[in-house]
Amino acid sequence: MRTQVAIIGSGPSGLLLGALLTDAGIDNVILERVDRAYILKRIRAGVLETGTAELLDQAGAGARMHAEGLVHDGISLAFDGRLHRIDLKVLSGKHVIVYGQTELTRDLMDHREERGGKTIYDAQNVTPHDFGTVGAFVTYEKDGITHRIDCDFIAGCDGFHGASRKAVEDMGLSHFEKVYPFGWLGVLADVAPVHHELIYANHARGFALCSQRSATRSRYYVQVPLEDTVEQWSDDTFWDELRRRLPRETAEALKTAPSIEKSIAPLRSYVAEPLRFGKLFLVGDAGHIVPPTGAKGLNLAASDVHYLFEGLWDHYLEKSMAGIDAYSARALSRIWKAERFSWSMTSLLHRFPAHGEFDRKVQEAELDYLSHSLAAQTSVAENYVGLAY
Ligand code: FAS
Ligand code: PHB
Repeated sequence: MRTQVAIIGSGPSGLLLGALLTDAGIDNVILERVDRAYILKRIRAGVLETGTAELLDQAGAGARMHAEGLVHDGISLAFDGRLHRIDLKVLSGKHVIVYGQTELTRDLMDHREERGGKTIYDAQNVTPHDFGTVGAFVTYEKDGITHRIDCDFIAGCDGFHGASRKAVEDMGLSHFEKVYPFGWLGVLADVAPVHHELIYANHARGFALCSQRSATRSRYYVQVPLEDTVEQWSDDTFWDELRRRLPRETAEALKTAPSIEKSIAPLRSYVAEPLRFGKLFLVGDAGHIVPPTGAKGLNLAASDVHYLFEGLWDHYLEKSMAGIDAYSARALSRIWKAERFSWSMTSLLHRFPAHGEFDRKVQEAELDYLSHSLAAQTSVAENYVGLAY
């Protein structure tokens, strides 16, 4: 088989890139390790930046997001026993859309099937080859047969544990990493959200987040020690702990229901540099990870796709390599700003085991400054809604 762009991974990065390429008449194939049902069981991000929403529209897959997504003009920080709202719309001129990554992925998968886009599921041992030369190709195994796909370019959209970054480990790849000494225990429940917007809580017992998926489905998180397991957390234990970390009025308004999903995710900041090796590109989580405190993971995948699609468009339609040559630097410039924001929100809102009294006083001072300074709130707002591409 031959294609112009071989895409490894059918998550948001791979699907969004595939949709844009197909729309531009650029042939592409997605190779995915698991099947559609497995991917759609994953519960991940929930907040879309304006840029991500616009890309989904550009790809022709934004209709359900606009119909069912929730437009949020603000977020609240909870500390000192009350909510402190940050007016995203007034301060940045933009809003965010609350729409689950699972639904965005479903929309892109459906869109791809409608457009006849080719996705090979259950592709094992996907391996990029000869991407430093003109003859790049990818191999994979399926039904006991090893297949080969010759291509012009390979987009490594296979996430943090994928094959793409591994394939370039020994080619001068630099790693920048920070691992946080805690995780997030997340619960999804079919119950009305406690508040009309998201609440990020800083509490002596630890961080908590009140998020949502719709008017009848909520997503909540509490910071937990890294050694905790999901089995240690019954629903009742979770709801009690969440209430204890919220302002009294909010806690009293909290409605609970049996969890339909419960999981613990570790937090890390990670960036690989560069993101291009000849004909192979690292895209989305394959190239970087952010702690979810800034709601940037999925949105950074979208901006990577934007830059790479522009480069591939230049190559195929304008006969120029300028966009491809610029991909890594352009993507990394925005990635590092989102890494900084995600790190700063994580540092501001969590309890760090190694922190002493001085660190906690600095956190309190920063929260106090943020609650009184429009300049500080504007900085949070413009980063939260997403910096320009
Ligand atoms: P993904 O990991 O989503 O997709 C990669 C795809 O490649 C997967 O389908 C995988 O099966 C496939 N793949 C992997 N290896 C392969 C191989 N060798 N061959 C073929 N296919 C392969 N972000 C937020 O903004 N907010 C959040 O709350 C949030 N919560 C998260 C919770 C968890 C547990 C995780 C892991 C991430 C979370 N994220 C969150 C970040 C997440 O949303 C990512 O940023 C987003 O999924 C990135 O999309 P992709 O780059 O497409 O990678
Ligand atoms: C979510 O809804 O899963 C979510 C929202 C905002 C975040 C992190 C997670 O910052």
